[in-house]
Amino acid sequence: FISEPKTVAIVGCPFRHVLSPVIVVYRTDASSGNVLISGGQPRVGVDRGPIHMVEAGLIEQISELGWKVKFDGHHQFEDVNANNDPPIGILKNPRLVSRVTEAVAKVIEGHARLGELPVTLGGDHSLAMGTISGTLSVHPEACVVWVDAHADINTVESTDSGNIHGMPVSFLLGLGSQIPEFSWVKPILKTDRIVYIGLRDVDAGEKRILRENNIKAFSMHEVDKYGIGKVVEMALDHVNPNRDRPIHLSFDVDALDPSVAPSTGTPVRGGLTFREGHFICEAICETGLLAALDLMEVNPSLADDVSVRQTVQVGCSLVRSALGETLL
Ligand code: HAR
Ligand code: MN
Ligand code: MN
Ligand code: MN
Repeated sequence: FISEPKTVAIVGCPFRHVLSPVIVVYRTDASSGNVLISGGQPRVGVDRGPIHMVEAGLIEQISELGWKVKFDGHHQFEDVNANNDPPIGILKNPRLVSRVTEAVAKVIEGHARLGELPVTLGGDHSLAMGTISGTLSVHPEACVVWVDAHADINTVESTDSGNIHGMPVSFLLGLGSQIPEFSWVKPILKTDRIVYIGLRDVDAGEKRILRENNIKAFSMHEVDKYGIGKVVEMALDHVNPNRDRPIHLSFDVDALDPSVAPSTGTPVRGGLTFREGHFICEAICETGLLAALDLMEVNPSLADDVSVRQTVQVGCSLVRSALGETLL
């Protein structure tokens, strides 16, 4: 379906409702003219994970790999004042998250329809509600490889934190009770079209959901036991047995060990090594089926400069690997 890799569209989504439940503002980057979305916190620079990656040269790096690159920051996201966004149950910032993710879904859908490969830089993993909705609306047969320390599959009933970035998968699968504010999210993902790699911090309720719905997950235990090469092969055999489905790779940088990617909101020790993370990206690139990529949860506000630089560099290099850097 993707004839030859042509155009990558970079969609920067520096959006962190969890840590900064304030107001969404629009900022026009003076140098590029791109409109950026921000969580609205007073200190400039705290929410610039994706911008850091662009500033670190990601666009030039991808161009050097032979891709045509569109940096697509020109999308208006609707303002939601946090004061008008009270919790629904315990869900935090539900209207804000719903509107931003819906807007992101449309952006991704637009790029996918043009045959472009959208690369979304986050920002909060709730954004995957949008990115995966966008991918599946164009490629309904696509599968999802979700690389994360967390399963992000809490339902409205099971969530303890009310943080929606711990819930996007349940929304996409249509699990749990539905809330009208999220009615735009269609249950377009099937339980056998998603596979996890890297899990190690899964809530009890989430374990039950994974079990009851027969959702395939390769935790760090399986990575240790079989090695990453075998795990990726088994994961793809599960969601993509004939290697003919487009792949949406949703990579949460906290899948990596905190020693490799320290600058993220919810680090969990015992994660993927630098090479294991890159191997996943390379192996998916090798299939020739990559249709969309998310690189999420890079958060420069949470660490010292050295850690931020390290995490931003790793984020860039994961993206490059998924786009073919190290394949000879
Ligand atoms: N499971 C916990 C919750 O639902 C924490 C999950 C969120 N952290 C992430 N997502 N970074 O991958 O609140
Ligand atoms: Mn666009
Ligand atoms: Mn996540
Ligand atoms: Mn995570």
